[in-house]
Formats: sequence, C-alpha cells, structure tokens
Amino acid sequence: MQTYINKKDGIFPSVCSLDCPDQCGLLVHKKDGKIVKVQGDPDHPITQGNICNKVRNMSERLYDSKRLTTPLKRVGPKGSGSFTPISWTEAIDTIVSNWKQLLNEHGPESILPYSFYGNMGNINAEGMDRRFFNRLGASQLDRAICSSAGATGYSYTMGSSAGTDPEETTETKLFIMWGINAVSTNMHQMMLAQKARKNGAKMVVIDVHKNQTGRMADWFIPILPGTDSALALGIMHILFAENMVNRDFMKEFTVGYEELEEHVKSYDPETVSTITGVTVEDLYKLTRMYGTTSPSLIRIGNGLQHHDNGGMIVRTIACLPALTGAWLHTGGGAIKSNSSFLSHNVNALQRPDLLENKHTRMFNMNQLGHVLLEASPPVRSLFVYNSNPAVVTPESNKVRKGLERDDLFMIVHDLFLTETAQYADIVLPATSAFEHADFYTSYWHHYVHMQQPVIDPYGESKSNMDVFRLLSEAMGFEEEALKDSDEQLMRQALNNPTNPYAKHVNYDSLRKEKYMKADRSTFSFKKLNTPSGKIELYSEKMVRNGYPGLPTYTPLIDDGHFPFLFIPGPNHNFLNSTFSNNEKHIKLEKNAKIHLNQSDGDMLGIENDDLVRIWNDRGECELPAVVGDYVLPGVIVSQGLWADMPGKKQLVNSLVPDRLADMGGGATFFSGRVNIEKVY
Ligand SMILES: Nc1nc2c(c(=O)[nH]1)N[C@H]1C(S)=C(S)[C@@H](COP(=O)(O)OP(=O)(O)OC[C@H]3O[C@@H](n4cnc5c(=O)[nH]c(N)nc54)[C@H](O)[C@@H]3O)O[C@H]1N2
Ligand SMILES: Nc1nc2c(c(=O)[nH]1)N[C@H]1C(S)=C(S)[C@@H](COP(=O)(O)OP(=O)(O)OC[C@H]3O[C@@H](n4cnc5c(=O)[nH]c(N)nc54)[C@H](O)[C@@H]3O)O[C@H]1N2
Ligand code: SF4
Ligand SMILES: [Mo]
Repeated sequence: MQTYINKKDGIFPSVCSLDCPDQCGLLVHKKDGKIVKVQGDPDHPITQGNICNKVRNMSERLYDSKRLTTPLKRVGPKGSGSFTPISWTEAIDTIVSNWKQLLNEHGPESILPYSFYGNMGNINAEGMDRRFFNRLGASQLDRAICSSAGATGYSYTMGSSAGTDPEETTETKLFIMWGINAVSTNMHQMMLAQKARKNGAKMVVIDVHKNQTGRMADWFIPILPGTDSALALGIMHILFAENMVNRDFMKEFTVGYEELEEHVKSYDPETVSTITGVTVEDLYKLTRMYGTTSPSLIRIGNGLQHHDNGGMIVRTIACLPALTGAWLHTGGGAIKSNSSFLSHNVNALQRPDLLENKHTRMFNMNQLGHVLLEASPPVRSLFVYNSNPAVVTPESNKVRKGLERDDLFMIVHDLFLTETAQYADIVLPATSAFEHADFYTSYWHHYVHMQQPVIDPYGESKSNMDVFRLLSEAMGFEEEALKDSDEQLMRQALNNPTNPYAKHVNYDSLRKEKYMKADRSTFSFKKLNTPSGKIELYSEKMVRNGYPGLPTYTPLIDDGHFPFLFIPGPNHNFLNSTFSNNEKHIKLEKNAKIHLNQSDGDMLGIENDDLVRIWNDRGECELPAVVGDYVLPGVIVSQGLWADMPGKKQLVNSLVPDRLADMGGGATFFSGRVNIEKVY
C-alpha cells in the first residue's frame, strides 16, 4: 500500500478525520519525520484550502505530551487515574483471559462495545471492530447519539439522507440556517453562503441562541426550544392560504398535499406564535420571503433534533421545499445529511453474518448509565473506542456510577487518558488518523477520499483495525474476515453495486484520484426510497409505526418543575470532547459559560461573570454567566463539552436526560429543564 511514512520531509495530501460535515482536504507538512503543519488543500473542490482553527492546530494534539505511548494497567481505584505501563502482550492476554472467563460463565452478551466516530474513517469506525464483536456475539450497541432522530424523520419525508448538492449553493438566493451553528460546525456551508450573499442572497437564522451564526445573519429569528415543527406548520398554513405553493410540483412529486392543506388550517399564525415565541408579523414576513425567493435552501441542523420531538421536527421541516417546489432549482431544496450518495458496502465491511445469534440484545448508547446499572443479566465488560462517554453521554453522573462498578472489566482504546479511560482496567494507545490508511465519506458534500498514512504510529500505539486483528487471533478466531488487511477491508467496502451514485468509485480508482465525487445524475424525486417513491407529505408508513401520518407539532416531554430549558451545545474550538484536553484549544476557547436573558438575570440578581449554579434532580454545574439578549427568557445555553478540571463543575451532561427522542432512539440533550441561582 502507498504510504508517505518513509518520506521524512515534504507536503502530503490528507483529509480531516473528525466528525464534522465539511470533511476538508488537507496538506500535511513533514519535517524530519514529524508533522509540523496542517493546512487546507487548495485543490479540494469544495473546501478549497480553508480549514478551521481546531485542525490548523492539530499538531499540538498529535504531539501533546499527554498522548498515550504504551498500554496501561490500572493500579489505583477506578477513576483515580493511577496506571502503570504494560506491554501489548500483557494487555491482550489480560483482556482475552477475562473475556474467556466471561464467555464461559455468562456468555458473550455480558460484553458490550461502546464506540462512536472520534475518527470518521470507515474501516476504523465500523470495520474490523464490527466483525470482531459480531463473531464474539457481544451485546450490540445502537449508535444513536448524534443524528438518528432527525435522519429517521427526514427519511419519512424524503426516503433517505439525500438533499441538495452544497456545491450548487453559490446559486442560492435565500438560506435558512435552521438549528445549525454553521460558523462553528459547517464553516464551508457558511463560506458558500457568504459567496452567494455577495450576489444578493439573504441569510435567515432560526435558533434558540444568537450565537456567531445568528449574529452574522441578515435576520435572526429566536425561537423557543422544541417548537420548530409548529413554526414550519405555520409557514405551510400561510403558503397555502396565500397561494405561494407550487401545485404542479406537489401533484407530480408528492403524496398527500391535499390532506396537508386541510391539516395545516389549524396551525393559524396566532396559535403558532403562542407556541414558538415568533411574532405573527415575523411569521408572515418569513413565509413571504420563503414563498417568493428562489432558489431557497434550508440547512437543517443537528442541534434542533436533539429534542424529545426531534424526529418530527425534521420530518416536518423537510416537507417545506416540496410545497414551493424549491427542489427543482439549482441550489434549492434542503440539506440535512447527504450520506446516502456515498454509502459503501456495509454488509461486506461489517459482516453481520458473523453474528450467530440473531436475537442478540441491543442497548441504546444514550442510556449507558442505565445499561451499566440496570441491565439484566448485567453487562460485565465494556470496550470503549472512538468515544468518550464519561463526558459526551446523557446523565453522566449515572454513567460514571456505572463505570465505577468494581465488577465491570473495562478497556478503553484512545489517544489520551480521557475521563472515560480514568475508569478503565486496561488502556490501549490509539494511532491518530495520520498514522493509518482509511477512506472517508462526507455526510454534507459529495466527495469520498482516500487517506494514506503520513507518519509512524506514535509510541506503541495501534490502529483500531490492528487491535481487533490482535484480539481475534488471541481469542483463537479462525475466520479469514478477521485477518483481512486494511487494503482488503477498503476493497470490500468500496465495492458497492447497490449505490447507483458511486458506481465509478472503487479502491483502485480512489487510490489514483485524491478524491472522487458522487454522480447524482440519476437522482430523481420520483424514485425516492419512500414507499411511494415520492416525497411523502402524508406517510402511511408513519401511521403504521404509530406516528401521525401528516407533519404535526408534538410538544416536549414534561421534564419536571424546573423553570429553565437547558441547551448545552458544542463549541467552536473543540470537536465534541476532542481538544478539550489540549492546552492550545482550551486557550482559544477560554472557558465554559452560561447564557441567560437579561430579564431572568434581573429577576435572579445575576450579572455578567457571576458564577451561576445550574441544577436539577440529575446533577449540577457551576458556570460564569453571560447576561443579555442572546437567548429568550426561560432558556439557558452553554457551549462545549468541557473536560474535568480541578475545582470546576462543568460537566453539562450531568444535567441532561437520558430519555430517547420520538424517532431513531435519538438523544435528547436539549430537552432538559434546570434551575439556576447565583453562587455567593
Ligand atoms: N466546532 C465544532 N464543530 C462540530 C462539532 C463540535 O463539537 N465543534 N461537532 C460535530 C458534530 S458531531 C455534530 S453532530 C455537528 C453539530 O452541529 P450543529 O448541526 O450545528 O448542531 P448543534 O451545534 O448541536 O446545534 C445547532 C444549533 O441548534 C440550536 N438549537 C437547539 N435547540 C433548538 C431548537 O429547538 N430549535 C432551533 N431552531 N434551534 C435549536 C442551538 O442553539 C445551536 O445553535 O457539528 C459537528 N461539528
Ligand atoms: N451536551 C451535549 N452532549 C453531546 C452533544 C451535544 O451537542 N451536547 N453532541 C453529541 C454528539 S452529536 C456526538 S456525535 C457525540 C460525540 O461523542 P464522541 O464520539 O464520544 O466524541 P468525542 O468527544 O470527540 O470523543 C472521541 C474520542 O475518540 C478518540 N479517538 C479519535 N480517533 C481515534 C481512533 O482512531 N481510535 C480510537 N480508539 N479512538 C480514537 C478521541 O481521542 C476521543 O477521545 O457527543 C454527543 N454529546
Ligand atoms: S474539523 Fe471540520 S472544518 Fe475543521 S478541518 Fe476538519 S472537516 Fe474541516
Ligand atoms: Mo454528532
């Protein structure tokens, strides 16, 4: 396999591995065998040489003195951080002898993997690991922490995760950034919007927080959390009432528009205004703007679906472009996710056939605390990789209580001794994305990338693929699939005859090119993946699954008597909890804060920079206040998944419910209620 490892100096093409829609092309500068600079690849068609601050400072993380270099064994109590270095042989032997005993005494379902997309490489994040745990017969994990509610909701309307090609949005005349903090989380969509604005496009931001993206908008519309489906239905009400709909489009490409027209009569502007906090006047203004500007694009964020009703919210918003026919215009329509265009051969990569017991139990990753404390029969071993659940998972006090269990044998594979790793029995050092090969597919733009290793593994670290090959061998698993090389894994995954948009992409073609684009020329709004093949404004499938068939406003679940809705989102300089332990990134971000409305501040005697205690029945935090007009009364917002620091109570997920969203088993990070008070 081609590699740049042997070249001590030079500039090498690469791609960003982080869980970020932009998936930037990179150029990695090497000097004396070390990475000295990471910059954007100016040849990359959509990211065009621009990258974020986080990754521009990536070498600080790669060579951070805290990076793990050897396997470790815990020598102090769980969570104390006392470890001693051991060899890989001892580490693998310890894991395998524990697991063999568990298999004998309790069966394979006593073991649970826990992972997400700390590295988005396809073979790294969902390749050899899946094969291994399938063969082992371990309990399965429903990986629903990120976008599954919205993806499910969007699919009810549109059939799959397919939307507008972002490259075409330089033509867009109206951007609605709906529940997305694009300046921080999708900067290239923002750059494309800025280009379009030079040609007269307008940008509206609908959010619960006037963050950097809201402040850059032509018009910022504040909304009460979890009420967006009501807003979308109110827009539909006026679009129909004022005949700003495209009936030809609806007739040809949709199902149920007549029922919808009748249905939205009940979402009159006054009712919608009361639910959403958006004034009647603004509702008319927004609808008329949307109904008369073309092409219009709705960029549907991920934040807005982290609610009890997140699936229905996205399902509802996704109907809007079909009412105006925005899909017909270059740069028009909506983007939630575009991952369907680049889907690879999941069965060939993950090998579900290796799982013998098709009734193996499955746990939702959002409820890890509950699973560790309550599952029966119990989970007795946890293997964590590509994720940091002690910080990122809801109800973190419950999660930590579970991780503290003395009878839980826990392994963490990571680049750092994360908060989660502090609880491990065995810690394994992981390579960074620059230290192994993989292929990467964006969930926003239409490019797939091949990445070759640029540097040697750091210390004794090993890739996820290597770790699971080692474990397979030590467990005595004979299947060839568990011995496949990285190249074989990529060849199998990239051979996907069922994806019509990536027929031209295979291992050899991708190796030759740096990146290849999905070919969406056969995409048609009459051949969608919905039961009818059309855009489903009315969905019989939803009715069968117990939902209303037409888009509907469903309120948040009652989360108790606490007066404030708490929205703990991500921040600009971290990527979830990644970078929250790197000095450079902490310095850029300064500190965690809590935003509240001036009227709430006045009522509670809280001023700027006052330390505020935030609490509910699940936990508490203490953060300095920012008081002003960035959020509506009754709403508080924090940004960033901050690491533990001595004397600082900033673990926001200790306050977050582990209820599941209405669809897809999604997380409800933003539907929790809290109280606040000034700390004297
Ligand atoms: N810098 C940076 N970039 C990232 C990440 C990161 O941590 N840092 N994380 C990556 C990942 S994994 C993901 S999933 C994406 C997430 O990125 P986004 O899709 O932007 O999602 P969030 O930032 O979680 O939330 C977006 C916005 O939704 C708003 N919001 C919350 N509730 C509601 C609501 O009820 N209605 C409306 N209208 N708005 C609401 C929040 O205030 C926030 O501004 O970003 C990715 N990119
Ligand atoms: N309050 C609140 N909580 C949230 C969110 C929110 O908006 N608010 N967002 C949620 C969302 S959308 C998401 S996607 C999740 C993300 O949650 P996680 O997927 O847990 O993301 P990270 O915190 O970035 O942790 C990834 C870990 O993987 C490690 N890693 C990186 N590369 C590799 C590798 O190659 N091998 C191994 N073994 N490890 C590697 C990193 O060092 C890091 O410790 O967080 C969720 N949590
Ligand atoms: S984190 Fe996102 S914006 Fe930053 S370099 Fe990676 S893909 Fe690009
Ligand atoms: Mo995410």
